[in-house]
Amino acid sequence: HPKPRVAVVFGGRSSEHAISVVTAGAVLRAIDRTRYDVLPIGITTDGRWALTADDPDRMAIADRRLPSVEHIAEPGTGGVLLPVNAGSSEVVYAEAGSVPKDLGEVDVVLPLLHGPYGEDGTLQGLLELSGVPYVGAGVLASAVGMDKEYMKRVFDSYGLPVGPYTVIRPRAWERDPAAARAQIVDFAAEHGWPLFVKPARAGSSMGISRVTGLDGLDAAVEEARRHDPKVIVESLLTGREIECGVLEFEDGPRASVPAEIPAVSSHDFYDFEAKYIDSAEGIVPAPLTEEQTARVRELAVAAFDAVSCEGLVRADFFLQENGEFVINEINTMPGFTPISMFPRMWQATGVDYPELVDRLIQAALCRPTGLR
Ligand code: G1L
Repeated sequence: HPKPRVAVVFGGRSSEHAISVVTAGAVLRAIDRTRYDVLPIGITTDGRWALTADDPDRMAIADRRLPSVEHIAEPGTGGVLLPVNAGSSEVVYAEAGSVPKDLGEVDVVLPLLHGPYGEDGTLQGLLELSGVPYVGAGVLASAVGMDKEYMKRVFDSYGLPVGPYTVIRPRAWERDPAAARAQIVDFAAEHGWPLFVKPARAGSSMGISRVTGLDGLDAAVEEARRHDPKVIVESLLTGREIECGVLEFEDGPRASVPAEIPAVSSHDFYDFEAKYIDSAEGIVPAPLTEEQTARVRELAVAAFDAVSCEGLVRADFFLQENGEFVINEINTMPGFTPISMFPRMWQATGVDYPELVDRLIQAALCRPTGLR
């Protein structure tokens, strides 16, 4: 039996290009080479795909510089792309003969890509069409997980507790901005200020504003619309921030021990920087009662099932003062370096990083292709 070939796809045209490269470095280091052949496929920031050097050492933050996938036009290498640390003079070349002719030679794809065209279901759809199994959520779960409106609608319809929200669709804002504004003001009258105005579908926390009154409202909607023409308005959810990881096992999804993200005083909310740079600050396991822990684990698995997720999901909650959990969102492609919350929660549950990667690959390989 030849070893299954795993294509790790990373980089891409996203603001989180470097995070993806760093994550791919950790994943390449963790994959068991006695069980799998690995094909690292980098995507440059301008969207070009190619085989990259299988060299995790070059995919880390070095001398305070972020790594990126760079195109190095070197005669004789066939335009092979290499992950390099910006500013580095030393480069490592991939073997020219190892470039696959088509995706048919790949047994499973492990996509490590953030935002549109990576985690929103479009790449997953391309892989479905190609008949190539892939790690993680499918088309529908990916798309729902990327859309804060449909995510809430699905959770709500499955009886999961969600916070108040209202949606401003592109046509509504364009045709009658005054009516859309009035809709938001009515929402604030019912649920109170401050409001959070967000792009409905965005991978990161960009384009999000905290609005305390009428004054900043228009600017907040316009800012959100720069990232997505559909805007969601949410009220402030108070309480402790609790996260839980869900992982697909042979017999179905299981929840990890939960973690608590302490309130960060220097940030208005859990923003981009807090989410990716300070991930090590989460407390694992969260100091909760046995009942609270059992409840949040149950809700996390219910959230996984509500969107028919596959592989993994990180579910984020608020534990309100009244003792009730509210689900804030799920993330089908959570932070995934060894110090990110999802791997740390599973480490504390007895699944280390290499086993996590292995379980995700196995789940994808064992899954039937086509409708399921
Ligand atoms: F493939 C998995 F396991 F489903 C998977 C894919 C992507 C897990 C985690 C991620 N996360 C990322 O790719 C990222 C957060 C590094 C994107 Cl920037």
